[in-house]
Amino acid sequence: MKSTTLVPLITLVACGLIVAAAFAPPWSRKATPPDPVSVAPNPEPVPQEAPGPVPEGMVWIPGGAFDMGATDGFPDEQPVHRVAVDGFWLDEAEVTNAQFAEFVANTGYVTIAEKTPKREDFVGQIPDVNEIPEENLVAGSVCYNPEFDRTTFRKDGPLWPYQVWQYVKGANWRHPAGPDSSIEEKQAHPVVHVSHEDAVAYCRWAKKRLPTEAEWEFAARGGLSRQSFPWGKELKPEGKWRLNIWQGNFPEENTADDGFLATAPVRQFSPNGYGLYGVSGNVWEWCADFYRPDYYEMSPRDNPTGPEASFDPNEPGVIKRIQRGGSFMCSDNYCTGYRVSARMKGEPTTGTFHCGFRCALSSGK
Ligand SMILES: [Ca+2]
Ligand SMILES: [Ca+2]
Repeated sequence: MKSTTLVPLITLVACGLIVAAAFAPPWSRKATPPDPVSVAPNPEPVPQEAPGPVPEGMVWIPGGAFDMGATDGFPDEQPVHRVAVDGFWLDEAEVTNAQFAEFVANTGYVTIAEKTPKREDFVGQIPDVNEIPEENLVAGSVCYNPEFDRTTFRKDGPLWPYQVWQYVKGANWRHPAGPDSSIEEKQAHPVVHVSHEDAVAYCRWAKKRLPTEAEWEFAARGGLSRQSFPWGKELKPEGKWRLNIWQGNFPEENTADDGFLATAPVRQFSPNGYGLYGVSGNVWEWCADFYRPDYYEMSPRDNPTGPEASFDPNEPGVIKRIQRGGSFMCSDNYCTGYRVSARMKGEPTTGTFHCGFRCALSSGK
């Protein structure tokens, strides 16, 4: 594992407008504190029965206590700590293009990627917003660049993300790979290029909300304890892929051994123990919480909702919200973000071509 930060995305978005940013020095963490699981002070909550009829497309997550984090993951997944969550409803799959289209048709909502960026949007994110060429202030979003120059590529170089990722003018949820692409044949694929704000707007329309990070991880584990994947310990049990990720050497070669180069239709692989599809892989999923790498050292035990403010040492000053579950871009030689404990973060006004979301609903008790 090399880094928890695949790409400082807001910097990358800015980079699409002007090459001006440098990477912050890598963050290194102090020694891992002792695992506090055995000293959990409160009585364990009892899993809750579903409070009523199942809302369409959702499953009941019964709540309870679980060991959040992993001892063998990245530093921000530690320490493993006992967390309790109340029962809640969760979408059984990522929100699809068809569902998002219904939201847009009903509300006229316009996503951030479809709006022309303004110079002032980048204040505080790049050194001098006045250097942004006017012609580069064009609506778009972040995509993978499959044609990046392999001859000059060095993954140990500090600027490699700028070769592999690119700001594509005209890319948005209707045109995931740029203006010449469409979702006509991808109605059952997860919607992408949605920012955290866009996801929250959808949830409000659907009378739902984003899950907290703790709810997401509890649900993703499917009732299993201290396993890396929604189905157990092995990434590829019995030699079969159970998720849509990247096979081959990232970022040079994607063999698509699981059948998919990019997004797959939702409900493509077997669900986990709670009946959830695609929690690992396919697209990252926005959660409600702010990100801090050290949050697990201070998290409350019951129904944690994240820190009051975000902090990402790789991009200090840039607000970050949690993303979970990994995507079709995650490989075993790089991010392994598809592990149920893996944490990622994104700037909340930025969408990318490999991040979507699913909605939660409180039990109403
Ligand atoms: Ca794949
Ligand atoms: Ca997912």
